[in-house]
Amino acid sequence: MKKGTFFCVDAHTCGNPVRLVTSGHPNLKGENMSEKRQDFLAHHDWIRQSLMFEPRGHDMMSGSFLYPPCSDNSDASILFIETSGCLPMCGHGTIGTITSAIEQGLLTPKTPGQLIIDVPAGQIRIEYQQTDNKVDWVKIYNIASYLAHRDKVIDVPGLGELTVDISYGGNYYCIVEPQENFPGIEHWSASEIIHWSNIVRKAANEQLTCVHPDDETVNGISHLLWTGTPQTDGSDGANAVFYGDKAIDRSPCGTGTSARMAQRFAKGLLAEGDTYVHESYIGSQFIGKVESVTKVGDYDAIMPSIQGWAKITGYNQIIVDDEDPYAMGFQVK
Ligand code: PYC
Repeated sequence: MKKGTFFCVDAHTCGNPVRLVTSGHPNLKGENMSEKRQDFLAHHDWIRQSLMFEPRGHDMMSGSFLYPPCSDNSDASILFIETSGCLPMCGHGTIGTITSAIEQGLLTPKTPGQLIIDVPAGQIRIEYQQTDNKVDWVKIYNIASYLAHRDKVIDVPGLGELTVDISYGGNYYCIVEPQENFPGIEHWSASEIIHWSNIVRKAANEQLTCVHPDDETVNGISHLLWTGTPQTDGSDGANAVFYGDKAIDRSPCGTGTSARMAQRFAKGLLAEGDTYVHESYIGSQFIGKVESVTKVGDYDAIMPSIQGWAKITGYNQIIVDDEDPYAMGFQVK
């Protein structure tokens, strides 16, 4: 039976939606969030589809559930949901989830201003600043990020050759810098980015493989990160991240920013301790930093941080009733 009432706190992180679902959590099997993510996808995915797709959500919708800690040292766990599935890690989702959870009293940290959170991709550390009942900013000490493929030439039907990098920051990103067949995001409309992203992602996945050295369930290129010239004062770089089937991230994308810093570190364009202010397609900014260096399998890697803000937009009591022909939602392709 696909039925339920879900209470949600709706928010946005630097422009991109984060729907924190505060009731109706399914019991998930597994020792850690990676196993629980697999269990959710196998047995409870209708909840994600109902809450993310139209008519209750939309192409950009993403959200989360808070779960009890999986580790002795953590405060809580997060399961991410969005239109394309359950991401191993989501930066804008974490910033929105933590902001809503702290402001609504849903999460009490062991140490004020600090949290340790289990996510499917591993464990992250959080710092946040609170003034009265508002969270001013959230900083994520993200999981290790690394460049998996460097300067690979792929054939893209209709566009020609593109030289791309594949980098991991919690999801695998195909990073496209301006070049002969791509002039930069400021020269393409949102619909052009969406059109080409689907074709480039298919071509990249056919021509390049990536599997996380520590967790084979994390594999494949799910996101495109197109770059361009920054438009906002103070930005070091600009990007448009494509996810799902039709979405461009309105935030600068936390895992994308981590992946891009790993790419730039591997190419000698960023060093340990450097900051990198990354701008989104709408001009909002995250502050990234290469906190330290590490290894992922045999790859040189970085431990990145990302800082941003979120705002609550409302409370939403969502009804899913299997007598509704659109209980499971739909997408217009
Ligand atoms: O912020 O990590 C992120 C993210 C992933 C997809 C959309 N945003």
